[in-house]
Amino acid sequence: MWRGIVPRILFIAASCVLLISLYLFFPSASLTTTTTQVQSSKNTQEGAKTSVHTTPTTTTTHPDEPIRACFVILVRNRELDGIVSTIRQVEDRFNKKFNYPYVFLNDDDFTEEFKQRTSELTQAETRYGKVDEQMWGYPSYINQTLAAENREEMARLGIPYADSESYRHMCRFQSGFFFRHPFLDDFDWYWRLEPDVDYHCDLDYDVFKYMRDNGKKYGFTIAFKEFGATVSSLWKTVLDFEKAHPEVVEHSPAKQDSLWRFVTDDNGQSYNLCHFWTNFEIASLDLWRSNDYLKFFHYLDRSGGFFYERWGDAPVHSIAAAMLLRKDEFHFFNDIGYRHTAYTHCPVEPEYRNKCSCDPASNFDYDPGLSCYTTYKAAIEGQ
Ligand SMILES: Nc1nc2c(ncn2[C@@H]2O[C@H](COP(=O)(O)OP(=O)(O)OP(=O)(O)O)[C@@H](O)[C@H]2O)c(=O)[nH]1
Ligand SMILES: *[C@@H]1O[C@H](CO)[C@@H](O)[C@H](O)[C@H]1NC(C)=O
Ligand SMILES: [Mg+2]
Repeated sequence: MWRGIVPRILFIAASCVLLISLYLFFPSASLTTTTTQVQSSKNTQEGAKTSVHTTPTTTTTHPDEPIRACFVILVRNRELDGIVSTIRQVEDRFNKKFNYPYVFLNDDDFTEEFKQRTSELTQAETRYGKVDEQMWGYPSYINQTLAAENREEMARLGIPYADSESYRHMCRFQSGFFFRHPFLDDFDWYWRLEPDVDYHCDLDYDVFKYMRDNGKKYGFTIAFKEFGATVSSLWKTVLDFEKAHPEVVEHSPAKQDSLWRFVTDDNGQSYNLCHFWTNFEIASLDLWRSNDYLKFFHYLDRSGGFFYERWGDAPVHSIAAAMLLRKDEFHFFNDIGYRHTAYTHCPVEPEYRNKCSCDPASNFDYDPGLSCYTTYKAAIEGQ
């Protein structure tokens, strides 16, 4: 009698142990998301871990839900010192209180030194991803001979970055692809950072929560005038897109409810060259992931202007947002003192003097030649 029961009990016990251990190791196998090359600050020596990638969970807007937001940084290994400088300021001014993760992207592999030094700057998670050739390369329909001839011609005219191929790949990537990198699937919001910029002011509230709770989709600090020769045929292509895709115009707010007047002074005849600088952006990823924007990007991409001209991601983002969003979905982050290259936004109001380290005299907002801030204000306030 015992001979029959003992093996049976052993079998049942073994099955239980097996089931429990399966459960412990894979508690929610179906919910696992991207963790390729994830490096936490506690785990800096060990380079990359790989696991399953599945579709992201759906967006929620409950006020108590944690916010799925990250910093996104496209950067080269040789810009390490510059990005260390930026991150130290971002941590000090904001993120040490909030611990939003950082997503680093590169068209090359990040070096161990890069991963080590950047991950040591934060308690937050850091991820290091590579961009593939589909997101960073010539589409088959681009005539590279023509592109090279045009680069030469633009260089002759003294246009900034005229002869750079990588700059064009960068602008195309930032226009149409960064939000589709698998590392961003876990997020609904992003804050774009660049090397060698300054963040001048303490921020003691959660900017992402502000965006979400106030129905904002696109936040900026500096509005600038583009170098016209880089976007010669962009506006015509935008108008052609509107003709080819009336359904997108139909989904979009009426022109007087949008920021259309931020990008055109003559009711759509021409582009006034105004755009929000994209080296800083706090925005919704859903905006770029929408069907309407994807159609828009694809249309521009097919026309070849990223390569035959030198369309920047800033005019592309701004024109699209001016078309697709309502005015009240934009936010000017006056309280974020910020410098990129020679231009600074510095909040001038007295209450910022003990929070910010910038000189209000350096504020670029009202620069008569290059700033588009007053155009923005007029478009926001106009009927
Ligand atoms: N990985 C990678 N990153 C790049 C490349 N080109 C530009 N970037 C990054 O893309 C962002 C924009 O490039 P920038 O060269 O700063 O362009 P910009 O802001 O228009 O011009 P600057 O006035 O020189 O700052 C920065 O974060 C760069 O680090 C590239 O070829 N590879
Ligand atoms: C590509 O551009 C060059 C230079 O303008 C031109 O001579 C050539 O015919 C073009 N090739 C194609 C396939 O259109
Ligand atoms: Mg820059």
